[in-house]
Amino acid sequence: MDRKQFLSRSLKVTMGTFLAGPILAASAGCSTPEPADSGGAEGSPEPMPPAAPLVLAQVALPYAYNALEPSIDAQTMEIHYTKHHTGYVKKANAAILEEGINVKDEAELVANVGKYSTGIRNNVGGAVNHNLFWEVMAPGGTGMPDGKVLDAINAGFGDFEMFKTAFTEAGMKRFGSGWAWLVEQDGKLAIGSTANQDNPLMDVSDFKGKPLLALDVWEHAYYLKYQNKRNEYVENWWKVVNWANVAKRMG
Ligand code: MN3
Repeated sequence: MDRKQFLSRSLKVTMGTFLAGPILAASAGCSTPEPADSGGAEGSPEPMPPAAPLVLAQVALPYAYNALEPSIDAQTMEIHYTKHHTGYVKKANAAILEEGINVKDEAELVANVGKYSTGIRNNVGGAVNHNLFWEVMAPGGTGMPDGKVLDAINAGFGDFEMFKTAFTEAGMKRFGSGWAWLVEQDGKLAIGSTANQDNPLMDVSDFKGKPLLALDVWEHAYYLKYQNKRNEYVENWWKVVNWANVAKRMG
């Protein structure tokens, strides 16, 4: 279980305990095995307690706000994490409650996001995309990919430079706000982009696959330092990619 899953489950357990508390307390007398004087409702099953609503968690930032400098400045990181990302997580959780969404986990929600409101699509996407984004970066980066990641990149795109060019292009050509992605599709790697906060695991996404690497190309990710120069942001972002994390995500 990775950190995100752990946090997510911990929160779910906490929330579940909180919500289920009064129900469990109220039915505690009936939960002992076969009480002799159980007067009422013989044979009728206990009502099922309502499932605890899913609570999405914001991963802890795995480094300090200034740790990715000079590629990404501390002020951008802090605003991005504490305002933008926190906002998506809060709004997603509020909308899950408001819309009475009953799913077993985050993966089920993401895979069926088209059944729900645009607010769910955008905020759940914002929550999960940034959780991934922070983890695929590391202070100073981890150098060149190697092992199975490099093998798959060479097989899919020719060599690392060709891969880098194609991924950079995906980020540069995304008009307006969105994300560039490296994904796994049927055991092969593919590069693409999505608009807004769509994620390749969403049913509504026009680019699909299991995300391995993501680049946020919303202006909020770079505008303070780079203004309109998205190309410079992307060029410097390569220096902080965490290839060890990408390798962990490969199946
Ligand atoms: Mn962002």
